Amino acid sequence: MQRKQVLYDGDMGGDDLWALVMLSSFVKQKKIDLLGVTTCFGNTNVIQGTRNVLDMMDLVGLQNIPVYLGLDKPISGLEPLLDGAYGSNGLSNATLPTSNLQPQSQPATEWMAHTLSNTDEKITIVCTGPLSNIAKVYHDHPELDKKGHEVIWLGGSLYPAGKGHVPVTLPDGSYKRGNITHFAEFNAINDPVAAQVIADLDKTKVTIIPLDCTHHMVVDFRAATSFLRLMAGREDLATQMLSMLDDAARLEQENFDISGACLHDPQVIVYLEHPEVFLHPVPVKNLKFDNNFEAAKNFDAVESGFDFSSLGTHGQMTATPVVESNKYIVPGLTSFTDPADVTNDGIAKMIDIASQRWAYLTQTVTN
Ligand SMILES: [Ca+2]
Repeated sequence: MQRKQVLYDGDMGGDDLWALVMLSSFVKQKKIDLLGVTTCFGNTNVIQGTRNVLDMMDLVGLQNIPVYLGLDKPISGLEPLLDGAYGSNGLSNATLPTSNLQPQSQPATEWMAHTLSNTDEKITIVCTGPLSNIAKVYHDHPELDKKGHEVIWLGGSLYPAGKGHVPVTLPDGSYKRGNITHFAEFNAINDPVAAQVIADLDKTKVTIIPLDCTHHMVVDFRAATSFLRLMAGREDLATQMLSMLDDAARLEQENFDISGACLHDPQVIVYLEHPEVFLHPVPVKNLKFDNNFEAAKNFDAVESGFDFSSLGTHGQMTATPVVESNKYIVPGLTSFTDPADVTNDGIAKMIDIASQRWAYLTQTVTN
């Protein structure tokens, strides 16, 4: 079977780097051809995010994969919206050895446009940050919509769970669905205009993995202990990976009463190779991302004390289920009775976590 051709785009905070480590496993197993990595603003600024991913790629043996510097702000021109989920540098309490690797000189969007245009292969574009880079490329090169590439994005939210998977209900009777505001998820709220560009693509298959999946994949104490055991021989890396999640774990506790850090971004990588871990994707139409440009223009997260409520429904995702579409939303995770169901390659393992919570964690990151 032909290997998947993958282009990985992310904002390169802690869980993006988890995604990268898992991707490195599939690259080494020769299941995936990783064509290149592109960076974007998001969890941290794009320069720091690029440094983060280069340092991690050196650690996990991806030195030969080119990295391209992406956009430093949303395509609307607004300033990025930071929430501190992975600390100011995107790494929380982790410290990675500084590598000598450097990004390529060509800007990410130029390289993406060239790569997506000049191929007869179908490329899977995996995005774990704001969709700004990809939206700019498809906006500037509308003919790409006919090329048959596919976008899989970690973003948006419909119905995320609170404590014990009971939705957090708001005073007006609606429920909390986002992790930044009541309405919006981080990647969506950072560039809803970009998300809408991708949502409006006519032919390209777009699959969205929202918080509805990721709030059920939690690294709690038990998962962290299992992970350390599985990473025997690479304890230094494992410890750094867990340290990356410290700030996120604190926020999950405050905002959702979840004990542990939700693993958002790695789920896209899991989905690439193990879609059976997820509920069947639901075809949707009328895929919309609210854009409250005026509120967002006047907003300063630090000045407001990280109170995002004035943004209203900015970044909120809505959609209507249909029978057939080229847009899909993955509504959640399946539950397994036997973790061995997905332990067929000896590299990555599904770990059973209490109360039907699951973490899919990298076992081996070979030198
Ligand atoms: Ca991310």
